[in-house]
Amino acid sequence: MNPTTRIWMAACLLLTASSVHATEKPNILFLFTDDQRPDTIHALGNETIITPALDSLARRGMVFNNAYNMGSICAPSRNSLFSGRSQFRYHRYASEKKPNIPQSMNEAGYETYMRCKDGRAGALLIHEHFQHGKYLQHHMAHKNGQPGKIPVDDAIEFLEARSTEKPFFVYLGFSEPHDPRNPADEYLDMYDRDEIPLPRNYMPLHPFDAGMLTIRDEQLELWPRTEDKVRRHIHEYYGMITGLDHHIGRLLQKLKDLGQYDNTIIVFSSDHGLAVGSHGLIGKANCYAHTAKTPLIIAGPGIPKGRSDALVSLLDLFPTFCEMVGAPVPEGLDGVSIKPILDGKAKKVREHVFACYGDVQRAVRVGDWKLVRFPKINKTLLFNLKDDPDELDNLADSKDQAKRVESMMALLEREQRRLGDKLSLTSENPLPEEITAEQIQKRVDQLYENKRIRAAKAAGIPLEEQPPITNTMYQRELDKQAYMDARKEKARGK
Ligand SMILES: [Ca+2]
Repeated sequence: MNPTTRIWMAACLLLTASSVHATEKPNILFLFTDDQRPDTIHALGNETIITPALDSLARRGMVFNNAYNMGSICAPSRNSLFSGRSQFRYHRYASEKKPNIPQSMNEAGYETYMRCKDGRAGALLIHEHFQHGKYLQHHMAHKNGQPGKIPVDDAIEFLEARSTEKPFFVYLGFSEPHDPRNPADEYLDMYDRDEIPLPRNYMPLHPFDAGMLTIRDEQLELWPRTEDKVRRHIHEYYGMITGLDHHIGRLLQKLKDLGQYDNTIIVFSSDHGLAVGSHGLIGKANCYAHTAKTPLIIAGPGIPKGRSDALVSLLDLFPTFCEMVGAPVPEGLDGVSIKPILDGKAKKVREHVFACYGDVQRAVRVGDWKLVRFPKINKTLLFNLKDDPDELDNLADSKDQAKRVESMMALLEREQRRLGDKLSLTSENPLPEEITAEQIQKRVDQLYENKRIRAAKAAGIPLEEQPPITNTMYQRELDKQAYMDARKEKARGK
């Protein structure tokens, strides 16, 4: 063999190796929405909501019915997801050092791409490792009434222009259906507001105060939360999700047009859910199922169709991604890969799952049982989710369940230690748990009054010269609603 032939053959072998490499490894499209409840996909049993694109994913792949987030706030949920480590192991942002998802994907030979909501709400330091990374401006994304359009347009441009030599890992961190929720009328008009059912666990007021009733999102609605008000929130929330679904559908169609759909594993999830009227709450400051759980669908080559009741944490996605692409699972991750479930080799990969919110709630689930602890008021809830999926019947004070409560509290403490969580589950001076709608309103008014006092001090002027704060959360929400009503009236007049 002459040298030229040898070089030519070597080049051929290399080329073959690289094309085999590219075709063997699936692309990964990771769609991650913001504040989307697990029960907001039509194909999974919500008769009201319209989500054809997500339905197609749910029918194509594996649906996880019990996926939990790790801290129902944007930043903790995303930082734990991308670092694979509990939020108690770092201050606000997980370190840029390994391990993290983009570096593992880069090293596995993937072209990594990210479009994500405002960095402060995400894994700011880790995002730097994406080869193509850009943030969405939160408010821009909400301005046009087309949820998800901007990142989907960007991703389509990227997919059309790229060489297919390497597989891709595309992460789209949408900033919807997070408020402010102002979907275009074309999405709102798909629903009759009066026909939207209230959640089975709708309440006008949360039955007790555990220190979370005036946290940001709760201020989006006044107290008590009447049926009409809650229906309006749900209507706008569903409109956002339907709009988002429309643009996700465009992206899925583009993958098909480019011949990439069959070789792309699509992972759909959200950073956490939202109350939107359940349990008398509007926001995400809680550990109930509507908020602590998140939708999770994995669909694509090699993934069987089906539903899994296995307990899953968003912490489990990093090791799962690694195993999907044949990368080593880094040492020291707090989650566990769910690939054995996807491969049909296991029914479950964990016995229990932990959830938390700030310093006001901790929860643990084992099988069908879930315990929620409110340390500021020394209160415990216990639910049997098999009989009571809506979490309405607290069994914690039942004598029959005393042993279970004791063992689950001990498990919760062990999980706290394992995950580096130092919060004490008991307060020496617990706060009173009874509260009325008027008292909550007064407390919010006082928060704004304190803000006014601080502003006067900072400006060095007497308090009476400092104007009252009118730009409150609920006033902004009311202004937005008035704007949307006016838009609707204008459209009707045309
Ligand atoms: Ca969020």
